[in-house]
Amino acid sequence: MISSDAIRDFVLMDEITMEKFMETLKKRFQSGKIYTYIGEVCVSVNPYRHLNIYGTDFINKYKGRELFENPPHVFAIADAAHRVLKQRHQDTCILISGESGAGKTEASKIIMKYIAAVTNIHGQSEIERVKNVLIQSNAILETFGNAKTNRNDNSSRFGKYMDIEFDYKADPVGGVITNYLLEKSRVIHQQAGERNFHSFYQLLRGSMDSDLKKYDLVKDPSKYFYTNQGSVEVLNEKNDYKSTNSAFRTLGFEKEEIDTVWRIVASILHLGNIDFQMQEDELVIANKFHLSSAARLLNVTTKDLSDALTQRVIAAGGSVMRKDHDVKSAEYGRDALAKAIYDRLFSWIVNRINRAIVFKGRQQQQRYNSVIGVLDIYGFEIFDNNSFEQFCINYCNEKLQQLFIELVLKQEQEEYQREGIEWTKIDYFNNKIICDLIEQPHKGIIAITDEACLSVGKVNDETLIGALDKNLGNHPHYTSRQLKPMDKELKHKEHFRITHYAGDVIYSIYGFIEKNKDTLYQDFKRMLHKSTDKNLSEMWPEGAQDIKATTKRPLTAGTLFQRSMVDLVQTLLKKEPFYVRCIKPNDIKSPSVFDDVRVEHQVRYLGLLENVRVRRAGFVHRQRYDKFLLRYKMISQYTWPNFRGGSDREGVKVLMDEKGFSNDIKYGKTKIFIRSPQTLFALEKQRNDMIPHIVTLLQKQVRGWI
Ligand code: AD9
Ligand code: MG
Repeated sequence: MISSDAIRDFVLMDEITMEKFMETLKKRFQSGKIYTYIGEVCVSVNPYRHLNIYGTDFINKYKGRELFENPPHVFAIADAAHRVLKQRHQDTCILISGESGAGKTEASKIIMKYIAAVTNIHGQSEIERVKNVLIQSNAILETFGNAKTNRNDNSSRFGKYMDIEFDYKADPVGGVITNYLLEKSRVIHQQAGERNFHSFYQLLRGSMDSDLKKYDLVKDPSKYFYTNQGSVEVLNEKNDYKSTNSAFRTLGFEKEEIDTVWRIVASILHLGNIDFQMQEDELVIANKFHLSSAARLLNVTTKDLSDALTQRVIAAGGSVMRKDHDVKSAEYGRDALAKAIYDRLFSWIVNRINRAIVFKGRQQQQRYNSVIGVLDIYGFEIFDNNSFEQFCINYCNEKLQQLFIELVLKQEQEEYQREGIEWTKIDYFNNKIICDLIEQPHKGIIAITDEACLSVGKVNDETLIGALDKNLGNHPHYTSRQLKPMDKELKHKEHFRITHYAGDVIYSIYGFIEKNKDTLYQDFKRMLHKSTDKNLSEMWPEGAQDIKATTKRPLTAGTLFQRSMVDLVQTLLKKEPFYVRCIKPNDIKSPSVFDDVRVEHQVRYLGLLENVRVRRAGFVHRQRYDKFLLRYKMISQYTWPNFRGGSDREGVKVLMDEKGFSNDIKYGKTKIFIRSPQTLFALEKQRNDMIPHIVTLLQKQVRGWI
């Protein structure tokens, strides 16, 4: 029997039980082996420490090799995806999943690093530039899209899907990044212990004093409302600020563009410090310094900003009227403005990066050959207070889990069918029911929330819960009633709970309607479009619209997100998928703690054991006849050096009959299927035993002795 930590593939365990799975995973983690396969799926446990397994020596070891030839590694997955693309010209994708802090973003960077390292052997300069852009784009996206949360110091607050495009030589010649819903509410509010996006702290702590002066800012984040509500912990922003700027330059951002970006970030800090007061029935801005600084940094006039913050211009019956805000609506407007400016800035940066990735000199009609898509989303998360953003993030994770279930099981099933092999269906939890609960037309949570948002009457968050209860009260994965003792403190009609595939999450209904409507007063759009900063103005094209022009009601945030998820799934379905399933070993970021309860929970909800069972479904290994023969022909006198008696399939049969393995295998149409791991080990052992003889034999041949 092999010791647990030597098991490279869970399908080789002698028994498929949770105990054995956990023992294997733990032993491997403890001996620094963070990767283990389930067939072609790579399970990865976050080591929370630097491992020396990503250097050039390792890259060379994995280059062009089959999965089983080396110890499990995410490099091998990247190589497999790249090889499929190279050999079969087939689009592939690598889907990285796991909860917040499990290591998805790190895995995606390791994959990109590997692909960059094994391509462009001729050192063509434009390919080199594209590779640099692809790698450096991460630094920028993380600065503006990541933040410290209570689960992860560098948590992705947006979803990212990147298509890397390759030419016919399988060298990268471009790419397209698609971003999904940035958690923009973080711009104005952070929970205890959390921070705003890294960009704010980088600007404050990384800028030179003279630059800070230019922005009218002081170094200390605790002085700004938008950065002082949670934590002001120092991470690595001084260096990161330099890296961000250097990445901007590598990507060819113009000086003015970089300037616009940081000025917008600075202006948001000022906006957050603007207060409103009622003085004799008039709304006034209390802190004029921040008002004028924000206006200056946004290149708009102080009057325009002040007007937009305190009044609304309403077009009614052909005439235009002004209406003063009260303090509450002015604060709402200010926060909505801050969120919208940041969100637009982020999308603009992504677009700008996309422009930089385009291969220079590529003809319009010239098509790339194929792509590898890398998906790195925000992981499933449960906080003390969960809102609309967590709802979207967790829905996104449900969709990805659904894809995994469908594809992994479907693929296996199809393969058995295609090859004419019998198999028994394995039971597993299908989370489609939860996806439906959220996204079904008319009946799902998103549709019901939309309906509430579109009603003309007075609808608030509490009436929304009423509507959800009415429609979904009997759904097994939804409740807003007190079911468990832990809910006791929660008042009915303020929260609802979804039993997600990865656990129960209680969502606070407050803000759902507002966040779903995602309204930004037109006044702000017009003001931003009028900005004399060309880049900023371009970010707000809709501000050019005439005040009196009627506008169509925009789609809600929930519906837009749902549509983007549907598109994403469609894109992924067209590609051959590879999976990295990330696991978080503990909640304290420790390199030595393997928290059995937490890990087992993840193994369960990720369906890893079912994955092993399906993968095994009687067969631990399957291989195409030609490849199988190539690997093992040396162990049989009938097949070495070549089988001359017929097809590869016949050759394999002769070999397996001779070795006495016939009872343990099934012959499919193009592949051999091996049932027990022992057979595979025996084959591998005989092969290993033969290698020295073969080497000697070959040496003698070379020297002309034979
Ligand atoms: V979230 O859903 O975006 O909140 P991720 O992306 O799953 O989450 P991330 O990749 O950011 O997690 O990993 C969290 C931290 O774990 C990193 O900042 C590293 O400190 C640490 N980590 C993760 N993977 C590795 C690794 N392969 N080697 C070393 C790692 N450290
Ligand atoms: Mg991440």
